[in-house]
Amino acid sequence: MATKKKLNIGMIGRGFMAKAHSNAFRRVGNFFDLAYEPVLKTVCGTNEAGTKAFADSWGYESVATDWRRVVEDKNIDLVEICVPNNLHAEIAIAAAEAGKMIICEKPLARDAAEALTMTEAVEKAGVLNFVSFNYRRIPAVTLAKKLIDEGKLGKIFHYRANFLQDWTISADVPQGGKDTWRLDAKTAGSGVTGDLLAHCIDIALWQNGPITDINAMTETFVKERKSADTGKVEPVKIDDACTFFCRFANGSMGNFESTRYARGHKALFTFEINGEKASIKWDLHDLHRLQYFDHRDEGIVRGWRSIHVSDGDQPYMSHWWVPGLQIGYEHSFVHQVADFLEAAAKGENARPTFRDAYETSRVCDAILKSATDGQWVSL
Ligand code: SOE
Repeated sequence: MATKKKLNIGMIGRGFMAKAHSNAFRRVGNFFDLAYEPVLKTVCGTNEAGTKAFADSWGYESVATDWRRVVEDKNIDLVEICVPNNLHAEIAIAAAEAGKMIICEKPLARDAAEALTMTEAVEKAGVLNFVSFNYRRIPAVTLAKKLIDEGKLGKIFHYRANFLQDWTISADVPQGGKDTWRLDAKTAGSGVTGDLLAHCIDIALWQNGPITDINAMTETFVKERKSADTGKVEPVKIDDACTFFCRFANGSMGNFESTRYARGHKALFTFEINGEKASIKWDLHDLHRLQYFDHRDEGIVRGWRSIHVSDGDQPYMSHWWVPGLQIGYEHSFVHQVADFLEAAAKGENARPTFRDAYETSRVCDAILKSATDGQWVSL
């Protein structure tokens, strides 16, 4: 067996996303034949006891409480940024200057200006960079992209996507703090636009090309919340819900909605694309299935097919079990790490890069501007 090159990982953060990424690094080498062997070297968090517990449970060799120690550590090859959005830029820019490879959680930054400074820093330093828009690598979503690229849908007329949740309906949910920073504009940048629609936009730009014009509407249903940081009741500055429609450069029309006020929906991410010859639909709650309708089918059997994306010739599936046995959410992180490491071994970037994610941030900014001004915004 060829010796693999060790790749030492410095994980900044120890929350939900740090778990998803650590799990991916632990499993990837068992399922993908890669030139690199990831080593969970250091995990960093401000609470030492909690970070130590995380290190023990995920197998990190050491613990740090200051991210600067990780970035400066000459033994670290790859810095993983899994902390709230307001910390992304400072860490990423320092990591780029220190010559590290970087994987950053989505959204890249709180707004496009911040995303651009990060993009310029990694490009200037010439370091490999990647943003974790993980849903691209759910096999059914990757298959949808392949069908579009092969021209199976023909000319695209409509692109629609939703991301619906219901966890902030109660006015008692605070803003800020460790668990609810997504409701605090200073930390998150925006509400559902940066957190949820960014996923839909990343996939839409990848599948259907650039967006040229946007018309958006946002709402903040709960106007004041207690701050988990200060204990005071403060105005809420994030968007609780956002609906926008848009034009794509290829002439198709887009229709997007996201909210944290859709009672009954926990993480309902769906998209549907209608083309001249065929249509496709996907739903995160049934993530291994792709719905496909092909108008070229013989009339008497024409109808929506529900493709169970679990066979060896479908994206990523030859790496897993036997045909017919499905995989889930966590595997999208394993796939992105596999693609990142495969490209890194050739000195190349996997997608989406910081520059790709900057384009997503530009769209998010245009959405928020359109909602504020009550006007169309061109990109
Ligand atoms: C918010 O609840 C959240 O965790 C997002 O931050 C993630 O990006 C999304 O995948 C699931 O929902």
